[in-house]
Amino acid sequence: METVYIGLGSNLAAPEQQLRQALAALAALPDSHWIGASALYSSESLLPGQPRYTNAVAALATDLAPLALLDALQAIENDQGRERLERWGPRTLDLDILLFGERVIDEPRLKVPHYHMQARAFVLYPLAELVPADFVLADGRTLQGLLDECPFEGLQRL
Ligand code: PH2
Ligand code: MG
Ligand code: MG
Repeated sequence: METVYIGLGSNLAAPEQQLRQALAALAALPDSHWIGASALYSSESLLPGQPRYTNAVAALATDLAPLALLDALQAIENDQGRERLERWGPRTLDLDILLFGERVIDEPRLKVPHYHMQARAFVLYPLAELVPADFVLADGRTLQGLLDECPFEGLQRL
């Protein structure tokens, strides 16, 4: 089994409820075991003019292959009313594979570690709740190094 970290986000249709429902769906994924989840965090959207986001990170152990996991996550997004209208548009639920064991994946549908996660406080601080202080990403970067470059400012732990 490999340990995967999944970023959750929502800024439509009762975001906290969307995240709690999604965490339950993740815990029920086939061929996978629940490890844990961070607290929920609230922050402004990176894109101005959108509602605030609620975010969290979950950890699972899984025997699913990366693209099978991606399919399963997209099915959960669709179940929860995700509409894919515009890139970075507001959404009921976003589930992103942040890290997949020790793998570096560069495929058209899936890039891991997740692009831009290094600059996103709403990913890094919840992730830091789930991993040891000396955690190293598959590409060699340390989580502490990323946190040092990414201020907590603007994040509200719920
Ligand atoms: N996701 C986006 C755009 N902006 N802002 C926050 N705070 N959280 C998100 O998850 C987020 C965002 C589209 O990927
Ligand atoms: Mg996202
Ligand atoms: Mg996404």
